[in-house]
Amino acid sequence: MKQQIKVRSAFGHFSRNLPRHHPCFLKVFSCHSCLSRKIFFPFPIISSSIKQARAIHSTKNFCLNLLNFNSCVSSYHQRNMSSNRKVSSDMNAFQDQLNRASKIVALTGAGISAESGIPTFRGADGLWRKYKCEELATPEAFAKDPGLVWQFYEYRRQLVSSKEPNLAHKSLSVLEQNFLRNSPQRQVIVVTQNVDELHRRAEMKRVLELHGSLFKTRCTQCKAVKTNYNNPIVPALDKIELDELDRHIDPKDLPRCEKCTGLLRPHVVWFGEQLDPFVLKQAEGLMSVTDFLLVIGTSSVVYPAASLVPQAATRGVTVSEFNIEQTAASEYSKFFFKGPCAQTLPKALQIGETMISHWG
Ligand code: BJW
Ligand code: ZN
Repeated sequence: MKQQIKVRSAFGHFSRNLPRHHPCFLKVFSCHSCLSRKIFFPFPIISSSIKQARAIHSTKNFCLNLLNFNSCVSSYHQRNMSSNRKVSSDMNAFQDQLNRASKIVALTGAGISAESGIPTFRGADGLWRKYKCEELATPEAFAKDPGLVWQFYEYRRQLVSSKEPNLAHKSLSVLEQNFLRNSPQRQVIVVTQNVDELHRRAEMKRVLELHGSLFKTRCTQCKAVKTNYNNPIVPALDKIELDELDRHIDPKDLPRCEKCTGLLRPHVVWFGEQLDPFVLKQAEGLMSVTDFLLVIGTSSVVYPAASLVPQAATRGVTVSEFNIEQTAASEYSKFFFKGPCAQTLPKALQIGETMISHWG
């Protein structure tokens, strides 16, 4: 669906038809020309000065139509983004609003699993500090060296299998259970970027996985998707060490399709790949109906997941963030609870450890 956008720029006013969730679309930066914070097309305005913009500029997924378009979008001002907007960490005020909400969405990222012992992508313990994501989580990397990419994924499958959901995962499940039992008109749904399945293992029922799962494979030939919890997935990938992902593996010993013998790949979304359109549509649908958005443990830099927060925020939805540090989503947040989310989230949701142990 295309949407007409009114654009204000140093060169005058324009109207432009763009797909509503074009990847170049919802990005908030300080305007290079007028210095106010607006939603921008990310180039070329900001490429010279903002670190994040440089990262964006260097990706190949930008819109060629917009390359010479020095502009900012005026029709998408955040309603609650005035310069004197205060971010609160008032637990009572948060709980008051939570208690009045009926369609709660929790958008989660790697930080929610950090206290389970699973490294994040970009943090100090970031998994990709040693291995560049462009080297390992791209279709090009897999085409070049499927054995290397499979070692990386098998290492992570084995790591995740040895870890347990933490109090943050569990408190969301307890909230869901409480609603099902006591207030069935209220719902909580997790939209996760994580591929570790820890929300499901915490017995959360409503989970939307944006980036797939480490425990699913997809055939590169017949495209069949299969759940696979084998450990190791094939004998050639047994006992992988992260320090030495250089085992030579004959391609015939890599995971193969039972039906057509085609090479299997992890059923995850790599850079440059589209998210499952059905899944993305569901996530966007949730953003258009939620009345309370929790943003937990994500840096909010990876698109299109990162555009979900502004989609909800521009409707005036209360955004509450749980993170150990400020992120790209923080400027949308009404509430910010700083700290490890396995501590802050159960407290905010008023889910005590006894409730968690009784339930699970
Ligand atoms: C704690 C904590 C504690 C720690 N408690 N908190 C628009 C503009 C610019 C670029 C693009 C754009 N649209 C698309 C792009 C390109 C690209 C992209 O976004 N690049 C950016 C990096 C700039 N996106 C894509 O390529 C996407 N595809 C796409 O859009 O296709 C459409 C298209 C295709 C072709 C042409 C045109 C359009 C696909 C993105 C797929 C991302 N895949 C990965 C890998 C998945 C598989 C795997 O796991 O191996 O998904 S990348 C990686 O990042 C992974 C994560 O799900 C994702 C998000 O990371 P997350 O979860 O936020 O983790 P971190 O580490 O970044 O943050 C952790 C946070 O936790 C931090 O904030 C900590 O502070 C916090 N924390 N401990 C609370 N205890
Ligand atoms: Zn097949």
